[in-house]
Amino acid sequence: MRPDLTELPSAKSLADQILYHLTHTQGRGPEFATVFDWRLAVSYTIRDLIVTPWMAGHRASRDQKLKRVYYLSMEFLIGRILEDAIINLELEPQMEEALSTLGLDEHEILDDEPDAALGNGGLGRLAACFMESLSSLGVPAFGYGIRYEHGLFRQRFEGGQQVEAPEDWLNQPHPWEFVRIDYSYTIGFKGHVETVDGQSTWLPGESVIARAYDTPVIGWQGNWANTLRLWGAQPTNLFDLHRFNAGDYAAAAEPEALARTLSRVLYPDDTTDQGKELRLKQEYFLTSAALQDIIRRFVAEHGENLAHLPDKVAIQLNDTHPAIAGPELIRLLMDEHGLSFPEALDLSRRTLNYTNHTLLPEALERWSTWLMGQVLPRHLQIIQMIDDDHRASTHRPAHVAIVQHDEVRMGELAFIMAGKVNGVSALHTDLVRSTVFADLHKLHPDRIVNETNGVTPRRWLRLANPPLARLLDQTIGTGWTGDLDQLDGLKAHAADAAFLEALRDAKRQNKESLSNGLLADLGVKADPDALFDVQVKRMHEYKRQLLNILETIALWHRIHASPNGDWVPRLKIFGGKAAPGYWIAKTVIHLINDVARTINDDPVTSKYLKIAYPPNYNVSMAEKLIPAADLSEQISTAGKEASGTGNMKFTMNGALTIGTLDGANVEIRDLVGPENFFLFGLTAEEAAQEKARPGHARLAIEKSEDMQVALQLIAEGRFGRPEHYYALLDRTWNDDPFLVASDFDDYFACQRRVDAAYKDSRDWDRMSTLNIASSGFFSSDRTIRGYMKDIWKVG
Ligand code: 26V
Repeated sequence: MRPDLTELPSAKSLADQILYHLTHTQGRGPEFATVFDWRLAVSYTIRDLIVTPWMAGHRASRDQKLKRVYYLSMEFLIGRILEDAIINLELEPQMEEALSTLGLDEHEILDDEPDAALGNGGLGRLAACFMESLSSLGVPAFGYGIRYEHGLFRQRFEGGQQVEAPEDWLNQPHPWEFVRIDYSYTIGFKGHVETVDGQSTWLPGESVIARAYDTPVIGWQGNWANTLRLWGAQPTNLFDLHRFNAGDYAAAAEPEALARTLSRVLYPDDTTDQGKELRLKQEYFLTSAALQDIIRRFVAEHGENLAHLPDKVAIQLNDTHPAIAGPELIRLLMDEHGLSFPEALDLSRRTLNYTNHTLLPEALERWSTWLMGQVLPRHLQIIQMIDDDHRASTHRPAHVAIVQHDEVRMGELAFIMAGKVNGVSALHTDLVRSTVFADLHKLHPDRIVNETNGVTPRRWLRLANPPLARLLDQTIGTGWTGDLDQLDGLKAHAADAAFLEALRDAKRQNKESLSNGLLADLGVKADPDALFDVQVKRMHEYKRQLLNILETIALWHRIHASPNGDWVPRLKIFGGKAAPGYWIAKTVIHLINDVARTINDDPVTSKYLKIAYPPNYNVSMAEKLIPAADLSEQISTAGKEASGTGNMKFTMNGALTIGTLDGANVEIRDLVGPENFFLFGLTAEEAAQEKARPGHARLAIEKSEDMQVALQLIAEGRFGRPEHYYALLDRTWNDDPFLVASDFDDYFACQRRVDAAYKDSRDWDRMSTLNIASSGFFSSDRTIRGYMKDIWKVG
């Protein structure tokens, strides 16, 4: 009855535990159980096995007084938990057997789990990979986030257009979390500040309770588990009994409704700072709850002397979203623990660090001083003090300031309050130094460091790609899962015909399963021998899905012109959501769907060209698409994609990349070798110059017949009502801020080189092997080791 990981449970004991939980936790007999009941029983069985190392890790950290890492993030894009946990516990064979003896279909059970979609894209998924790597490396750590009742919206298409529906993963019991009613903190908002004899006290006008919900995150081989602690908002008093008794039920429930709104939804807009009071409140809610929890734990373990805080606590701010941590930590240390401002400032700076994930000006957070003063009056005062201190201590130029033009700049605040600031790829870090933070970098030349992103090979290889994982196990042994550099051993097999054959076979299996899914779900009939060309990521102008679909149209037109040509069959796969208010991104979605409808039904071209755009791209869909890809599209305007992490997942899974010199593509190309990477496009420097050239778009289009044709076909209405696209066409001709036109011909030509390379399947497989073999660097284990050494000083 009491599972212990010192010995892996047998299939028999797993089956017994599943039946036990079905009966005693779910309260159902096997004859009445639904797939959901079984999934919960299986989840509880696995959860039991995680609790032992989880508690042992907590005890060890506390008893040995270890330094802990705290990762504060508004987003954790976890995906499904059950299969990942089974894999990390190395229980797949036993579980498979257990489920089959119970007469259950394993896939059906695993697929029943909703994704935990508490994030928008790259930034949130990175946080999830980091949590897994921290546990795999046995680093004592907590992730702190918000327990959104509704994760990222669900996407469907109506008439080719995106329609959003709320996501409701918590509508059903969530078996992975433990609610901790004893770890609750009061979070204040608004009100005013009273100062008596130099001692300031904030008297908030509103408050809510932050309640902790803990999810264990098990590491590879089940030796260590850390905690993802998500905060849910609760009202300070449940309802107004007087109003209730007077029959005014709606008014009576107001305080509850107000509080719950705080953790109700994830903001779906990752481009624009919407300036919403609720967003600021969410950010403060997460940050204050986390810092109160961190200080409570520190005091419990190390006593009241907070001078040692930086020796025991390293806090990482995932972008500026929790950047209010600077002033909040100072407030707690000063106003609640009696430290002086200089002491509090110094300790905070030695504890906090900040990761920048974007250079796009519209994504850099700014709050009006008016709103900040309304919602967080004490924090606005402290921000002023931080700014004054920085001005006095650095003799900085006048235009460098946290507060400027009645706005609080969260990037500057985060930078000034951080011990270390990091970018997420080599190129991006250079650009952080030379652009957004150039002035601050001059003042603090040692502060900015690079930590190139990574992804966990457990989820993105072992879980997502069983055929390839099996082949790797047979070829180089199983050690790669915990030490991805061992993939280098594949280089010795790049000329081995039997290995290349097996690699092709593994990819083929993934392509067949995907084709079956696409046929069933979308009615798109895909030929598994076609080149699977995949672009999956958030829909953004700078990511240039438009470039991809225009190239598709031009290619279609060329195939039409010579239908008996030697064309390489291609399936273009798109996946991704647009922020609900982002019209350009939404127009591009509409265009892709319109083009797909026309092209897929074209009897002349359909054996050469098809488009599939499955709706509602999420982590689980990525796990199916990426292993089936031959070609990975990483085609952002150079200088705009901070890193990318999808690009790494594709490389690891043997896709070749067509891409620009942007983000981590630069490092991917260096590692796999330029001859095994399809490079096109302007460099970041050239792109900046091109943008400054008046009329760059029109000049480029006038030179490109293929692009003219593509734009013309849209304008003529070949794919649907042209008026849907007039604004997009106008923008492309006259503005084209992301240089689709300037890069078009080079991209088109590069795609034809891809075609040529794909025809030589043996050589393609060799290149694919070298891509996989060189991808060890992109394990998030390597990234975490970098943070440990350069930033957190742990381990
Ligand atoms: C901004 C906002 C503004 C307010 C509403 C909600 C929201 C959510 C997210 C953001 C910023 C998103 C920045 C981001 O996701 N950056 C991506 O980070 C990845 C991990 O480092 C990186 O691989 C991608 O290149 C980068 O675009």
